[in-house]
Amino acid sequence: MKPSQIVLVIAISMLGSVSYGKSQADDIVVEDHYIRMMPPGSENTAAFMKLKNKGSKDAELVGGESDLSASVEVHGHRQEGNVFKMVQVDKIVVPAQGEIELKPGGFHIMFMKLKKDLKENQQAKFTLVFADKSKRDILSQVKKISGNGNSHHH
Ligand SMILES: [Cu+2]
Repeated sequence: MKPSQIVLVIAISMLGSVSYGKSQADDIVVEDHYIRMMPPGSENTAAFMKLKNKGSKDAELVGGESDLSASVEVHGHRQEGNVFKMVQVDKIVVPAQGEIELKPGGFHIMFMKLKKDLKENQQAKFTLVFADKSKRDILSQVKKISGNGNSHHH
């Protein structure tokens, strides 16, 4: 074997081990993410996005991390009578080969107890945490949402 062939063999075997140890975060594609602009003095805000799972197993989004707020929670909505109330959920399942949209009135990432006001168009970072402890950093942007909050535009 020539030295160049040995290098090639090592490179291929390393690629193999990378895909073998694939994490949930590696399978997830994050699109159209943004953080909701809130009036000054607001205690909490939320982030929305599309999550696509390119993997062959379900991925479970179980939490988040950020310097923006004291804590980050995964939230959904639950109907109580005629009202939908937001509630903390254990996880958001992103089905294998499927996608899920986090949007106003539905699932979202919740920033609890903001440390300071966010400005419109400000860049802000947060991290998604999955059930296997894998993480995905997102550099997002603060955007105004028009109307009653149950719809948004790009
Ligand atoms: Cu919430």
